[in-house]
Amino acid sequence: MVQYNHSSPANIFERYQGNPILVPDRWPYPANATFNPAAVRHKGETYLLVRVEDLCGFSHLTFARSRDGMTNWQVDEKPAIVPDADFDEEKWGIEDPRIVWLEDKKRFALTYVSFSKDGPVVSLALSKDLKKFERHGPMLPPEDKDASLFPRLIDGNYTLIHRPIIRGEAHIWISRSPDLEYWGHHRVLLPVRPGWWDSSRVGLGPPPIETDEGWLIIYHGVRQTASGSLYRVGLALLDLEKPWITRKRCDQWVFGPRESYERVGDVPGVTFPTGAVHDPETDQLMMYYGAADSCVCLATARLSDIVDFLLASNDA
Ligand code: BMA
Repeated sequence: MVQYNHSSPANIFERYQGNPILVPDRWPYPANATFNPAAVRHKGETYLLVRVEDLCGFSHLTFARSRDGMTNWQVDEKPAIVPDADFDEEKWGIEDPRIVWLEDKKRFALTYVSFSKDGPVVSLALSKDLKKFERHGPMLPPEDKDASLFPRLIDGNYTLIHRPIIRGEAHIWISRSPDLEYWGHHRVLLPVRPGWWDSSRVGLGPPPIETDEGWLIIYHGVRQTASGSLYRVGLALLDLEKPWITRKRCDQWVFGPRESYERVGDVPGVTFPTGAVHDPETDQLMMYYGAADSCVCLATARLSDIVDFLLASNDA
């Protein structure tokens, strides 16, 4: 049974007034949709690695950059990564990237969905400079999506959050690996909640964010309705040194489709966060999300407000 408490999630995230920040009509080359970007700070700029759907219906990834992460976006003339014919699993495109800086490897780790004929899989690529990417191929078998590595080793292992679909069930899982190659210790981390707003599917949003209180997880939850799927955003807090333990999980969603750019598009009713940048000086968290599978939008929050809200929530 839902336990109601007095803190309201409604105002934690504030939409950026200039939304949408990136749209296909202003792309340097023909594109149907520009959405679901990875986000990372690099060399004084926010880099968004944007999923671009071309006019054949296949996706590739292209960078857009901005100093303040809000305005004056410079979109590269050419994609950063396109599906590679030598990689069978990329036959039907590459989608929904997440990026973390892996301190121990001194590399950015890009996890993305590559669409093979056997279903979507999560693939890994590493990069020193966000210019050249070295592909490492699929991490786990299909069907799998919505994956990110944690930015640091935990207990000597790499840790991955991902969303396989098993027996038709779409829960968020966590797995560990000593070498980024062999994966084990697979566990369900955040299951769907039958009857709730996140009853039919859940999936990781941006990479886990380290805070003093634990790893912040921003995730999407899906409910099927008479007119299609509704993609909203929820929060959870994982134990810092044992992230397979969920300490807190909000009952309510904290963000969801409301504005016209979230309700009108190729897939109406979708808010799908995939990137986040935190400024430790101002405590501002910038959450980048795909809206209606059509454009890129931004919402901001104070990280400490999010953590306080979670701490006041029920235990998971
Ligand atoms: C998911 C992914 C996302 C997409 C979302 C809503 O399964 O494929 O890329 O944004 O559905 O259509």
